[in-house]
Amino acid sequence: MTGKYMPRTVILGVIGSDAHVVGITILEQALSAAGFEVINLGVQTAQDEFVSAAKSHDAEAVLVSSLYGHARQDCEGLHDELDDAGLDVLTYVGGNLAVGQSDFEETQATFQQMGFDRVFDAETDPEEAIEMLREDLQLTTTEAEQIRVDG
Ligand code: B12
Repeated sequence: MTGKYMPRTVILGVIGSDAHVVGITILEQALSAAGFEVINLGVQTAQDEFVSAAKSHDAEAVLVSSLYGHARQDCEGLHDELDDAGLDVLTYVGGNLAVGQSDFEETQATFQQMGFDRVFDAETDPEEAIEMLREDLQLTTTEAEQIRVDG
């Protein structure tokens, strides 16, 4: 039944001055294959670009990637900007979030305190993030499958 379900829109990008592009390219492909509408903002994306894209595309999730070790500084204030724009979206962050990142639990706690709903390390399989998204967006398997079929 084509058109029964609307694809869920997610915003994806690498924040700050970070230019590592391979991770989000893989994530975009995996998310698209899983039936999500992906707005990929690419690398070196400013906070306000995430916010305006989330607003204009009526997105349900903002997925932030950071590889070069400055994620905390780059993400500081992002949730305030989302709040100011009146957006109540799911936020995920992933990658090499801290230099060294020897204690991921500590890193995870830091980013959760900053407002992120889920925090992923660089070992994350895209399928894992997709499962979490389905869970957090309360997407049933049937709906996920239907989105895939309808494209
Ligand atoms: C290739 C590479 C580069 C290339 C990037 C080319 C390009 N255009 O993409 C170049 C040479 C340009 C580069 C530059 C730099 N790099 Co570099 N780079 C790498 C390298 C070797 C591989 C990255 C990669 O492509 N991995 C493959 C992809 C598939 O994996 P991924 O990026 O990790 O993404 C996956 C997961 O992390 C996860 N994920 C990522 N984001 C998100 C987000 C969400 C929401 C979720 C759910 C999951 C998720 O899912 C992805 C897909 O599976 C890594 C080391 C490594 N082995 O990871 C260093 C590395 C990331 N770089 C590093 C550094 C320090 C730099 C520089 C600062 C070096 C310098 N002093 O100039 C610069 C930064 C330049 C800049 N402005 O960004 C460090 C970061 C250190 C840290 N965070 O602690 C690393 C870890 C190397 C190291 N061991 O020191 N780099």
